[in-house]
Amino acid sequence: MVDNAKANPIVSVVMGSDSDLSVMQEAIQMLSYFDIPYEIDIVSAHRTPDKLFQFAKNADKRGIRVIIAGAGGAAHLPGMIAAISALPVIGVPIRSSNSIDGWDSILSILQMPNGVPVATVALNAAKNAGILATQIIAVSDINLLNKVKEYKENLRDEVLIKGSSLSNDQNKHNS
Ligand code: RP5
Repeated sequence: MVDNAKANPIVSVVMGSDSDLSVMQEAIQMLSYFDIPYEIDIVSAHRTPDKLFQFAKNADKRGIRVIIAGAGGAAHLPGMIAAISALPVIGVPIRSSNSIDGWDSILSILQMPNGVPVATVALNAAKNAGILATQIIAVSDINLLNKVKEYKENLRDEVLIKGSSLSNDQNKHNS
């Protein structure tokens, strides 16, 4: 593990390469914000297939409840984890050095066959992956659910404040 600082992780954040880390860091920031114990590692579907298999096979037995997997280009990591594990998998398509324009990563992760879902977030949207993982855990944790509600209320308040400051500026300009 690259960072095993958190004891008894319940969310696993994996990525195909260390070059994905700058994007995937945002998932970690959200998990830290919500105080979710997580682990982080590099697992490559193409370069370390045995590790991928072992990881996906054993994640639930280790106490992991949600897996966030990010990859770019021919992004097979989230889909292959979902093929092996019964845990919910959130896929983060990454616009990486080998991406044509990001669509390759998006479609590789999004277009899963029936029976093997991957909850795919927007391109580079690791932040949303962190929030979604938190929401999944919060289904059976009322305190965490309240924290998510508070987070969403803050989002609303920020927009309302920006809206009123914009209309105040405009009104001053017009008077
Ligand atoms: C994918 O290939 C990785 O997830 C990464 O997004 C991309 C490029 O990897 P590197 O060549 O930078 O290691 O498997």
